[in-house]
Amino acid sequence: MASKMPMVKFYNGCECPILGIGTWKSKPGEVTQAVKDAIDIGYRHIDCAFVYGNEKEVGEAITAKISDGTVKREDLFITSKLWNTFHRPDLVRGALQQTLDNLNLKYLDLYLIHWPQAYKEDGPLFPADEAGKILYSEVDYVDTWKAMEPLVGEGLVKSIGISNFNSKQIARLLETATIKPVTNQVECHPYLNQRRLKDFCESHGITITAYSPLGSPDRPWAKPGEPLLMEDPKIKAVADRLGKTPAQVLIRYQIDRGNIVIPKSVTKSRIASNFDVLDFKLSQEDVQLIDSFDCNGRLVPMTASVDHKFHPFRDVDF
Ligand code: NAP
Ligand code: SBI
Repeated sequence: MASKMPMVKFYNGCECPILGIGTWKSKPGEVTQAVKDAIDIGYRHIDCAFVYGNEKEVGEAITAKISDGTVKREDLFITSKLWNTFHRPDLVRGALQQTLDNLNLKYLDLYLIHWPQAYKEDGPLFPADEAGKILYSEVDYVDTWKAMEPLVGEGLVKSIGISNFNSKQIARLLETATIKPVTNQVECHPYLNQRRLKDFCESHGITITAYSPLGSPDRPWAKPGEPLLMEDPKIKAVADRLGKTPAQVLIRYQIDRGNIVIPKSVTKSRIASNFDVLDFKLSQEDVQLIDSFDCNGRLVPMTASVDHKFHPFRDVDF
């Protein structure tokens, strides 16, 4: 199927479909079908991570859709992420190899440092003391990045990037990087539109990938009664006026700002409607209107490691 999906071109020449499907919280028992459905619908970009615990099941879908001839490997853009317990430079290649084995792939299109903060190595993914406090590692993300760089030349990844890095951390990374990150994957939606971080990243040729673009209503720490972005009357008003769903407006908001966007769904009808966003565009006035809903409304604050020396959302404006 020929898709008119816009592509974002990275500074290194690689191209990424602007819309992909997220897989955090997609249960192993449902994600294989969801990713198969997504590929049948036309998605060519899948956002994965080792910590999601479902890479093997995502890989089964990818393998099935390549085997049945729906797509070729080179048609797909597959991202995964290095988890916090594997930041020590000597652990990086093995962590990537584990992800490649899980996904049954020879290479990734994009490998990200998932968070700037490192956790204690050689144990659980969320190492904690008896009181439940996360145990940290001293490893510096600058040294982790140095171990990411050779993966490109070795052909194991086409591009490398970062996730959840603030502007100061990016500036510090760039002081010693020989390969720049192609993207910074961060929470981004109307309540946290990341205007300043986006401007900063783009001034260095780094794209923004918007995660939780629909407001992550299934985030595990959501409390009953908390406002739901997709039910915001101001978003609904725009959607009603345009004859679209709130989710379509939220996805289009990112595309029209030039951000890569990765909404998650395991529901076939939603996977389809979230993809059906190429026949309309938000006016500049509507983008500006939605920009004005910004309220520092962070939904993924990673409070479990808030006192880590490299926690990204403390002590900095953006
Ligand atoms: P999200 O995409 O904002 O929201 C997902 C939720 O919205 C699910 O409950 C989904 O339900 C529901 N949904 C999807 N489409 C819908 C529609 N059209 N109408 C109504 N409900 C709809 O949240 P997210 O999963 O937090 O973020 C997206 C992806 O970004 C993640 O899956 C992950 O790949 C990535 N991410 C990365 C990081 C990071 O640290 N780098 C952090 C967070 C997220 P169903 O699935 O039940 O349909
Ligand atoms: C997990 F698998 C477990 C917890 C958790 O909390 C923060 C948000 C996050 C993450 O680090 N990346 C995600 O996509 N979700 C996550 C993932």
